[in-house]
Amino acid sequence: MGPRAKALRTVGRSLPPPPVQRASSEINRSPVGEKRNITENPGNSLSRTQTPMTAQQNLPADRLPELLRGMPKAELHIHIEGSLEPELIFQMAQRNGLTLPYASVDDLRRAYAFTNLQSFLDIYYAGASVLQTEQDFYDMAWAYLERARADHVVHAEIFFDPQTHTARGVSMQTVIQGLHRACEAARSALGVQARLILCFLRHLSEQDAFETLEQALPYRDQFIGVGLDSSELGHPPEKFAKVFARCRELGLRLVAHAGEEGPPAYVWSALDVLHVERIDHGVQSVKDPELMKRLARDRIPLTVCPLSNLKLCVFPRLADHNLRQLLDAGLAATVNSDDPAYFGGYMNANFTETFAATGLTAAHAYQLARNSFEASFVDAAAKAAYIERLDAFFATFQ
Ligand code: ES4
Ligand code: ZN
Repeated sequence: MGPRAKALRTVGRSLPPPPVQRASSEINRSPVGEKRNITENPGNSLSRTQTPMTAQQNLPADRLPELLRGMPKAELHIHIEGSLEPELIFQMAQRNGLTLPYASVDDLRRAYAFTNLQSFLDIYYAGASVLQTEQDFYDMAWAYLERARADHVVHAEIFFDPQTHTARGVSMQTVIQGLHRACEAARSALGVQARLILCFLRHLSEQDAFETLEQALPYRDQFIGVGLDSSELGHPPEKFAKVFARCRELGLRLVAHAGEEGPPAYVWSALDVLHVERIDHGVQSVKDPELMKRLARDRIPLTVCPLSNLKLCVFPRLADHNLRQLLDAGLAATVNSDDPAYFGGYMNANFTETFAATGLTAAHAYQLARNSFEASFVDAAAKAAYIERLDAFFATFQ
């Protein structure tokens, strides 16, 4: 048995974790995945007992990136328009006879220097304006899904912003059918399961959101839920109370961006007014200890996007990111890419760069991947199958 094989242990579902033996090259400061019994919120679909990750605890630090890259994972926070690479923006502009206010791909990429969320959104909406035909939407989604597969993303719940397109005269049918066709093709051709979540733009009115919902309802079976995105400050979740109530009646799954730049109060109202099942970002929650208790108690998933937070100056350095704090507080945090074409990386870059900067360990990797499946909107059987696949990966990694 080689030194690597010796470090392996079978993942035990009911055994307590073995004592952590720290290799000198490994930083392992905090336990994660300890047994945690959640006794409240019986409606919560997350498992009440978090089983411990018992394999790979002695993994040498230099092998961690490989573990992170290869582990099966779900992506739950990706704006498909934010996956549009500059090369594709230029290709689509050309085939659609549009002129961009940038001379070249490099010139456009140079404009990707953001100071806050709004400075990014201005460029993001401009980039999305090249999308005109169903094929454009298909090609954009397909390019993302290929990248997802390369990063061992086996399940993706993908946001799209229909108002960005319908406001320019592109029909809802063009948007949804192009994206949906790509999702369908990905299942057989790539082995990636993909679902769509329609996001309302919060800088627009609730009336506009209602009209968007109406236009999307003929395609109700092609998306699983709704979200809330765009400029957070000044547009609190409660602005959309009525339209979210309607979506809830329709049986749609509910999520909302909250606590990205906005205060903990926006996370509270996303939970208590909109009744969302997950919070997108939510990193500002650490400012409110009561909110942290609530998120931990109810195992409300946070879809955290570290490279996004870095590029939008939510944290000055990746080393300052609070992902470890969220996990240590018992929150069901996940790692996601948000707008990978703009923020410098897809899923695996988010994992490897964040782990390198913050000293997270193999145990955190397991917990984050497990959280991603538990927080996903798949049924219990599919969830169990994903987690089994994850356990098998950790048990055999060498
Ligand atoms: C977004 Cl990073 C972020 N925040 C809010 N809305 C968005 N839409 C696309 N990316
Ligand atoms: Zn986002």
